[in-house]
Amino acid sequence: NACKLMAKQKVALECLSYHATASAEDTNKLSQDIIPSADSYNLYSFKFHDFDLSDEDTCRATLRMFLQCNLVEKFHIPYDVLCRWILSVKKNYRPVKYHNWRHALNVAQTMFAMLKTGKMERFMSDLEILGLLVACLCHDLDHRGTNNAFQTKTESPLAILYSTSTMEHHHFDQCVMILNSESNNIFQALSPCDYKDVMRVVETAILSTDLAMYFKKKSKFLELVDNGEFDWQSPEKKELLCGMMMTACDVSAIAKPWEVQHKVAKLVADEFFDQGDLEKLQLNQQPIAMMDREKKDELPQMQVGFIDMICLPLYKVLSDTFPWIQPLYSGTMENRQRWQDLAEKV
Ligand code: 5BB
Ligand code: ZN
Repeated sequence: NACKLMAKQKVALECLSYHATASAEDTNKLSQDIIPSADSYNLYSFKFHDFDLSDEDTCRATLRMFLQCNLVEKFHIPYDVLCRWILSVKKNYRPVKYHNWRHALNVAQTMFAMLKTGKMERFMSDLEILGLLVACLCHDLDHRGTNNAFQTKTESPLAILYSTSTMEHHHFDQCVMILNSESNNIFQALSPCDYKDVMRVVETAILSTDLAMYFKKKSKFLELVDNGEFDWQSPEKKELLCGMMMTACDVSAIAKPWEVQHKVAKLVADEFFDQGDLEKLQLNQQPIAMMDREKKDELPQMQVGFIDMICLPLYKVLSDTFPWIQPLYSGTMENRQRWQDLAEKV
């Protein structure tokens, strides 16, 4: 316990030196911008990508999703607070290759497309929609480009604080920290009861982005679906469904048009290789194949494995239950073929 306290202090100190909320200038500027339409950003499409967006556009696209869901009106979110919060969230992502602000935006956009184009919003309350969008935007806050296993191996203060789902607990802590920063609380007008409820949605959604949690929840979810479940309203079922949706959004780069998937897979690989380099240099350890740049020829085969083991089973069960999200399944199938073709060439 003393150990945990020390770790907590260390994490807090690290955060203090890094944490920043948005500047008044940036907030002012964004709050006066005209926000382009959802269609102009392609927000309703499962083929959305951020490659052509400026940093400012990524913020405007985020605002557009909140406006399009009527969340500003429904929850009396002061517009300048929402602008400041978005900029603060963006600022608390690090410039790592994959787990950065743009990944968070892409995950939130897939959630938006699943709710709207995928017609899943009918199963969610407005408060749950608010919680899910916030969770997507915050789910990898302050990611350092290294995974939970790396935190454990290096005995990082975070790993001492949280022995399981280490990074995911930290992402949620960062999310809470931003909400509690001066004039960043987009939930400020909520009743105490709604506040408690939305924070619970955000917390369980962020924690369920740990792949270990996904594997735990998957069999329970499959059981419900196999029994022909149509009612997702009980708290336990809702929690399972939200967890599956978070994973579906988190890995949705795998379902994008090939040019996008190919580019993003390179970013994922580069971040993994950087961790592998750290393991070689700092820990004197041989990294696993996925993180070893000497084994980059195995990437196509690994993507096929990732698709077969995680993505396709998930998109299959979800699209069997919610047919309008089928593009996630078919897009993944097409990319599987491309990666398989590349794997056979080696
Ligand atoms: C994933 C689980 N891991 C503990 C061991 C390795 N596997 S894997 O074999 O399925 C694998 C996945 C191997 C290589 C990979 O990428 C090589 C570039 C990937 C992979 N993971 N490929 C991707 O395109 C993406 Br996106 C990802 C997700 C990375 C973040 C992991 C967080 C998952 C949240 C549910
Ligand atoms: Zn993520």
